[in-house]
Amino acid sequence: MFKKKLFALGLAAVMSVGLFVGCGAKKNEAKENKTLTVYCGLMQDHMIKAAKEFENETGIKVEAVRMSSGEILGRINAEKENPKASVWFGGPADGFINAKEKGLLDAYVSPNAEKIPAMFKDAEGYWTGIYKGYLGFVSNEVLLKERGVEKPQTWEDLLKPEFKGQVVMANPGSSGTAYTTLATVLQLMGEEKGLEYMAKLDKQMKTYTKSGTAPGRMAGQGECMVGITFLHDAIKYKEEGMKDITISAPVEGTGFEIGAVGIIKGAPEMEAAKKFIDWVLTKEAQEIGQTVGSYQFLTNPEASNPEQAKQIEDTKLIDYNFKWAGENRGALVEKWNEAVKK
Ligand code: S7P
Repeated sequence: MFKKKLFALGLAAVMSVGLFVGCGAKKNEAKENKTLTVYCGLMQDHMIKAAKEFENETGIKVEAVRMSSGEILGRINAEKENPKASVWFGGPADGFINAKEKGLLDAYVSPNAEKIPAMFKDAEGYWTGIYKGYLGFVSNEVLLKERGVEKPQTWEDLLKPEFKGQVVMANPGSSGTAYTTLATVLQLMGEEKGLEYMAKLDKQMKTYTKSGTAPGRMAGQGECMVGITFLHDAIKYKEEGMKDITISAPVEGTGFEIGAVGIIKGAPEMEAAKKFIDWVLTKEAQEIGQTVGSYQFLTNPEASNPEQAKQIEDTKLIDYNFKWAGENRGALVEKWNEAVKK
């Protein structure tokens, strides 16, 4: 069985992004008023629709580049002396907390953040939550039947012999989703036992993907039996035609993301960046996702959650420690790398 591990921090350095302009005071001034460069952790279709709506509202053109969380972190760190983008839009808050620790974000308390409950935002305004997503298992019903096994209901179930070579998750170094998985397991089982578990799980893996949205798609296409991913993404894939998808969540509890937005330190388009933050916190902007199949729960209490998310609203969640997960990201990814090397 072909098994490929993507050790992703290195990847971030070689990712190519769109074209950036900007030298000379006049050009910068024009750029500040008219364009906004965004590094985006969301699904591409969500990102494009949000960019278009923001442009319609403000006249500011958004140049958005989709990357996974670890890639964005690597990218903004590499560019810290000369930032090319102004906003980080979407992806689990753990990455933003890590970026705040490293001095890679600027604080901005938007007047619209007042409505967002305290648990969904950084008190100093370094990041603000825009949605909430639950981690879980996405299985392929046909393959489960073929092998005569039930869909996984616990983390331990993934270690069953029937799932050997049939599990896919992303690499926690590149992916915010996979880092949420790692931090969830370590919080549930304790660091030592959790890393032992991840080493055992490694023996079940078919592959590690770069992006956290890929494992659900692979399960839906019958390329593996189980993907570990955010459940709202699986709902989208099923709705888009991957009818063999069946979802479950570990009964002992699962982790979740607070999808966030924040301003990159030294943002070249600061005024536009602030306008964008103000805008994404509004009810109208938060409700855009569900029009393109992004079914996360929303943080603005005035916004309506997608109907499609009802099927997962009773998922048992752990008391996920975002501060611990964010601040220890580098060390835990390294420990995971060591654990799965053996
Ligand atoms: O937009 C869908 C979504 O699941 O994508 C993000 C997810 O973590 C994928 O990024 P990674 O490749 O970094 O894992 C989530 O924030 C979001 O809910």
